[in-house]
Amino acid sequence: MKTVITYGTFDLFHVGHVNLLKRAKELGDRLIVAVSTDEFNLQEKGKTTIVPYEHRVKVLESCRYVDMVIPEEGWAQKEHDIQKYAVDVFVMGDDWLGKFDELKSLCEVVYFPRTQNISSSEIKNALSVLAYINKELT
Ligand code: C2G
Repeated sequence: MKTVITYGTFDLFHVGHVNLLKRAKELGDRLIVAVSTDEFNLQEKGKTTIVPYEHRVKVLESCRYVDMVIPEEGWAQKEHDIQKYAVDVFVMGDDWLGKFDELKSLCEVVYFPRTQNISSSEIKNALSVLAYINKELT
C-alpha cells in the first residue's frame, strides 16, 4: 500500500484544499492529512483560525480523498510521521517549494501548484469587509 501524507491548517475549507488533496490521493492508495492544531497555528505560525481544530478535523474526515487525519503539533514531527506511517510520498502546495527537501532522504517529496485566486485569508478578508458593510448599513 502506497501512503501519501500532507500537512496544513485547512481553515475555511475551499477548492484549493480539495484540489491538493485530490492530487495527493492520486499518488497513492492512502492519504494521511496532518491538521495544524490551534495551538500550533498560534504559537508557530502566528495565525488564528476561524474554524476550530476539532471542526477542521471533521471537515477533512468527510472528504472523499482523505483516509486518516492526525494532529500537526510541531514543525519537527514530519520525520517521525513518515517513519511511523511508512509514508512513500510527502506532498505540499508549491508555496512551500523547497522548504521540505530534507525529507527526500526518507520519501518522495512532491510540491503541487497552488490553486490560483483562492485562499483562507482571502475568504477571511472578504468576510470582514462584508461584516463592516453590514454594520455600517444597519
Ligand atoms: N493550497 C493550495 N492552493 C490554495 C491554498 C492552499 O494548493 N489556493 C495548499 C497549500 O499549499 C497547502 C495546503 O493547501 O499544501 C493547506 O494549505 P494551508 O491550510 O494554508 O496550510 P499552511 O497553513 O500553509 O500549513 O507544516 C506545513 C504547514 O502546516 C502548512
